[in-house]
Amino acid sequence: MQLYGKPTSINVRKVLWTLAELNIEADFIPCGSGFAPIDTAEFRQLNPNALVPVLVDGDFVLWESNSICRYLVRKYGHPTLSGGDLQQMAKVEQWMGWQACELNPAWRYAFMALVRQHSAFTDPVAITQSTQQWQQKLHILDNALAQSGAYICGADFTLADIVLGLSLNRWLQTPLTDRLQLPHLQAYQALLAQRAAAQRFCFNGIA
Ligand SMILES: N[C@@H](CCC(=O)N[C@@H](CS)C(=O)NCC(=O)O)C(=O)O
Repeated sequence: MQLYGKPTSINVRKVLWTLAELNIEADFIPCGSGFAPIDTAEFRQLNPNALVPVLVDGDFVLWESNSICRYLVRKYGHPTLSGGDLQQMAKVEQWMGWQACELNPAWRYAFMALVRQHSAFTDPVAITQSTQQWQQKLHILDNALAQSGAYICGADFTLADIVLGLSLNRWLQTPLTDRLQLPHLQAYQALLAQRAAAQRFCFNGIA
């Protein structure tokens, strides 16, 4: 298998972390901004969106990070990573969908401004709005962790913790002036940081 991507990408790191939890190796092909170009006709044959990650498994090509993680777990098998029973699987899917569709759009402006320092993201009002929306979403996560007690779906570590752990790391690494105190997120970070794969691909100093 080959994994196309850049080690700084939160979406690529989801896949790298999943591979590590499964003890599976893939050839890593560095590409994306700062690495080999992906806005090329050749790369668009792999992913017409010109985005990473992309997994190539023989003749099979797959993009979208969450789909790649689920594919890997189903292909190699794991009793709990994608959820044990029907309802737990649904909860894992729920949090993965929430991270992609609700949480990610909230942080984008603030992150691009404060971490990437991108010239197109300099409006202070938009930075404040994005920060507030981001932290409102994290408040939801903090409350959910208060209920779940350990990992987001209960006693077992799942794919949902991989995508949420990377999101949590992004928030912690972003220099916010008005960071909310969210105690359950702090405990969650400490729990996830016990995993060797989390140290390599999540809490590794990269936002
Ligand atoms: N929904 C996609 C988003 C992928 C995405 O936005 N990838 C970014 C990196 S995080 C990218 O490829 N950016 C273009 C580049 O780096 O050149 C997924 O989850 O895989």
